[in-house]
Amino acid sequence: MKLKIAVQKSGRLYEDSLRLLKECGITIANGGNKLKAEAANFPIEVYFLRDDDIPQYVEDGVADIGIAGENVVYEKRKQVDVQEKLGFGKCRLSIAVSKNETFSQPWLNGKRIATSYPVLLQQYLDKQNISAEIHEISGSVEIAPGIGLADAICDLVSSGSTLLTNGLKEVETILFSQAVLISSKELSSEKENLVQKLLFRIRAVQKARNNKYVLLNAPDNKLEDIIKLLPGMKSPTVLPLATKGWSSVHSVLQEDDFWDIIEQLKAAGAEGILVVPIEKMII
Ligand code: PRT
Ligand code: ZN
Repeated sequence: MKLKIAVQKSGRLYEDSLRLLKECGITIANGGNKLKAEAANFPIEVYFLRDDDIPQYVEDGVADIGIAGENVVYEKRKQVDVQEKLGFGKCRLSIAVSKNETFSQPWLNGKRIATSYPVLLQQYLDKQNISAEIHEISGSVEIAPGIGLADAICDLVSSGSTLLTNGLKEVETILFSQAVLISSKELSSEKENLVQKLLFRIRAVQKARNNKYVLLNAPDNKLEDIIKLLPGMKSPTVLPLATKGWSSVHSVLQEDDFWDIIEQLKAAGAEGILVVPIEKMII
């Protein structure tokens, strides 16, 4: 018995999906051009598919789990469970208009909006009580205003450079999206166990990514102040150095407040600060 996972065949999610599996100890012999590949060291089979099709395959049970963008998962409205946000493929679904437009709602009322996300856009318009005409197009949405097909667009944005080069500006964000792990609602208990095992590993990898291991030297008379600055998993480890009157302090810091705390540590008398990535973190 093997767990079947659907990942994007090629595109923006492909590499990060395989990297995540690899960091979970699951190495796939061959990917890319094949439809299917097996892992050597975990009972899992990988199916390479178009991202838009992944929610459907998971709903149908052709795949047990899958990795897809929230934008696709919510647009397709399939009956699947979202198990975990994966921290990559980040983007936002936004409405954009010509950069020369002075925009303030209800500007969109009665306007034509081109998008590949008619479901999410309609939900947003309904919530805002706006009635606008949705033009569904499948690609190159950003050129629609320039050729007179629409007054506005609703599309994915990450760096914003596509909008910029097309003379558009982002005016409303309707969804923040990232890749998620989805699962079928009808898994056998055996498969459910495998999913939990995989999720355990994914969470350990994610936690590790968001944390750094910090080692520093401190004079003993400054130890108290320095330890106060360090949250650690429980409390920091303190080891005596060979030089009398000095200790080595080890702790774990979150990426978010990392630079702030490093500065405070230096100011408090810490020296020789080393910062090391953590591979897995189980707490
Ligand atoms: O062949 P297949 O159907 O599998 O691939 P695809 O071409 O449909 O998808 P792909 O690989 O482009 O994107 C897969 C997923 O990546 C999407 O469903 C999103 O969840 C996520 N993602 C993250 C993005 C972006 N960032 C993104 N910037 N998907 C698309 N874009 C496009 C956007 O549509 C626009 O054309 O990039 C352009 C904007 O980018 P910036 O950087 O110029 O703002
Ligand atoms: Zn696609």
